Amino acid sequence: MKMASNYSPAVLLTTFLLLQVLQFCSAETGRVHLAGNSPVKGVLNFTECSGMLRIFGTITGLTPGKHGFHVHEFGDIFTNGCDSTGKHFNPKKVLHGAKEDDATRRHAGDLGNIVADSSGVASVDMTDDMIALSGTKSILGRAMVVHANEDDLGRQDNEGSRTTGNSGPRIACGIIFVVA
Ligand SMILES: [Cu+2]
Ligand SMILES: [Zn+2]
Repeated sequence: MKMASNYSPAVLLTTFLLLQVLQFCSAETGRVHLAGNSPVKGVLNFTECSGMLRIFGTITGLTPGKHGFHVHEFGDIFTNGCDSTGKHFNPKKVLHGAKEDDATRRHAGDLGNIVADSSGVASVDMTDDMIALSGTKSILGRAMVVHANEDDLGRQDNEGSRTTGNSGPRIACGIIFVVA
């Protein structure tokens, strides 16, 4: 079978660069190192193309299953660990929800749950358009937080569900910083 070898490296490179431009990828990228009062550790990266923020990386040391995963409003992990990162990032002042909900029904920081396998490892790779690396949606300097429990996505009829998704203690967190 004939492979695509009749495309020269120069043509492939030009095509790649053209696609990057057409996607309007931001030159800025972000990162967060997660740690806390638990064995949970992780590094996540942030890139932004055409208004979509991609979050990708690996988190280890989790209990198997779902864990609430949010951007919290303050990048203060020093005053009182993950507990000083404030509430969920919520510039529109709305109720807690799921990542898939529209802007009037979720906090901008609501990224749902990450899922750890039987070894306690969660591979994260998601995109979202309610958070960004610049402007009013910017999450640079804010905190990423991983919780002990599953986020109920605001679907229960109680105050915890409407504010935090009942995701429980904050087991790891980090300040989202700019890389380039
Ligand atoms: Cu949270
Ligand atoms: Zn929330």
